[in-house]
Amino acid sequence: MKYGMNLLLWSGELNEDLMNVCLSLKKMGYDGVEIPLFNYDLDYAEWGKRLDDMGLERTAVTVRTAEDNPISPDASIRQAGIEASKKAIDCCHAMGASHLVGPFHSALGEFSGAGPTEDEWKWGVESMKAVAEHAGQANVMLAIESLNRFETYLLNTIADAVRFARDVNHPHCRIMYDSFHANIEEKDIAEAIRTGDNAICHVHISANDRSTPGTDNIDWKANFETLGEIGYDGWMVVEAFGLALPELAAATKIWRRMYDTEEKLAWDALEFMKAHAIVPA
Ligand code: LER
Ligand code: MN
Repeated sequence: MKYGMNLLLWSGELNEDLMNVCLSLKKMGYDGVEIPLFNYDLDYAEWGKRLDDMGLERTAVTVRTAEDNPISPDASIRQAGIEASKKAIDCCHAMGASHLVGPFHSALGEFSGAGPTEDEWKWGVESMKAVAEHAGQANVMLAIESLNRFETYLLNTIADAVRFARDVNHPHCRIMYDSFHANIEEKDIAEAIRTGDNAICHVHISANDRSTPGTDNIDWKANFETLGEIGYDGWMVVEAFGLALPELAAATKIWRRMYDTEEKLAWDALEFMKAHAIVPA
């Protein structure tokens, strides 16, 4: 198992201050960090070197918006979505990130008022095929994330994500599991993880209130036991959100303080994961 911490708890963009955070995460025992990938114009090769020097591996998370929505009825907007995700892959390649994860299948927080149409599904799959082709060339693994109904309507469950990845049908397009979204959408956590099975190539360990995993009401026993049962042995990345940045707090709907400090959350979360994750023999 590899343990990671998502830097979104501190910032939406890599910067010098985050390097001190990374150093302290390395000292705690984290194997890597998840890089927020919203600005594609940074010198990611340079940031990758800085993380190499610290001995931290990395994955990256990105999203799509209304301007580059891969399921838009407007072909030029769909094309912008493909180009943007390809750029994100190039950033991953430059910084040596093994996985690009997140809900980049469709625009985050955009709704039509109904479930996905056949056309939207087809556009999503077609767009992702082009993105996966690029990911294959860059040797970056895509981990498609299903989100709860308040954030997206294309993929809400692990079964949705599995069907989507199957339709994309590319070895570099797999899915990820997030305990927070599953807790809202899945009828049965164990069954959801079994449905994902070996399509799951990434995991977000996230509390039901997005604070410290293990201090919350997620059914962690079912989560860790079933991930163990399917033989999951990839990244477990803590995804938590706080009040550190006003824009991020607004985007993630965090209105109250739910932990002492970001560092303590990271420390407690790592201890919790290491105590409960079942590492395959
Ligand atoms: C969003 O709710 C989420 O879970 C992240 O992994 C991607 O923004
Ligand atoms: Mn997530």
